[in-house]
Amino acid sequence: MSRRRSGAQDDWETDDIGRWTPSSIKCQSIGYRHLKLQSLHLERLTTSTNPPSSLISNMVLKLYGSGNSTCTRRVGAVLREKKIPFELVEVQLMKGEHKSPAFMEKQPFGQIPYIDDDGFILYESRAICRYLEEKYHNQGPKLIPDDPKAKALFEQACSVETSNFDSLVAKAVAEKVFKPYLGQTPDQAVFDELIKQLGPRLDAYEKILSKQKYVAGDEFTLADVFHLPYGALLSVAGSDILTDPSRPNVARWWKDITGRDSWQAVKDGKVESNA
Ligand SMILES: N[C@@H](CCC(=O)N[C@@H](CS)C(=O)NCC(=O)O)C(=O)O
Repeated sequence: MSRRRSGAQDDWETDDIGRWTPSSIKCQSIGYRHLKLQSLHLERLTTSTNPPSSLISNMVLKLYGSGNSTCTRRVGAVLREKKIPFELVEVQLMKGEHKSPAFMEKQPFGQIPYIDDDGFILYESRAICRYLEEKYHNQGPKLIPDDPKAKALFEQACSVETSNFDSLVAKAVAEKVFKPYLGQTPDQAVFDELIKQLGPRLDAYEKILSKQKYVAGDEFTLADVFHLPYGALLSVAGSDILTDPSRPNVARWWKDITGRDSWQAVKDGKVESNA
């Protein structure tokens, strides 16, 4: 559904994924005025898919989450990579705010984060990151490749992250970091078993990363970002498996992606806009 606003010299409306477009571009009956406006606006469109500055102030994206949350940090890192203006609306997990009826109206699973992009509600941190990349594709680094084969390899890497990395690492972090935080007793044997299972998976990463710089190819993508929040808590949990010198390419990759400004900014819980 498209939205309309007036701004600058013309009416603007949104396309299928919410990019702002001058209405004249969409006009079916093209008169002389529209042709003139088209040529004026096309130049602006090819250089930017963002709305004119006169429209930005009242539509700042809201990120409902918490700096303490891994998944909020994942989205925060992407917002900073792309330099997208946003406001963090702090949701207090300890007070159970994420289970309130008002919150669950927006996020029916009662989890953070979700975004409100001028009325468009979206949850699931990886889906949010993909949406932000698509919407601001021409702003900042390209985090999803355009070429069909490169994109397929990107999808492969995203799937690997979910099935072979997150499935073990999130549980290991929950055992040793979240349980004590919630006043529960961690089980070291459970943690050790998860790290043991992670070893052979990282051997496969080592093979992949000995041939390419990042998990989806030679460019940094969302597939790399997706590893960051839980991977970074492994050292807090007591495992240095990601920097183990026996897997030099995994260690090199991990040092590279954790060293990026976007991650350094959010990693300790300060999820703020840099735009
Ligand atoms: N798959 C979801 C997971 C969201 C999630 O587990 N959020 C945690 C914080 S990082 C949460 O809200 N936990 C509270 C709960 O599940 O009750 C995503 O990627 O956004």
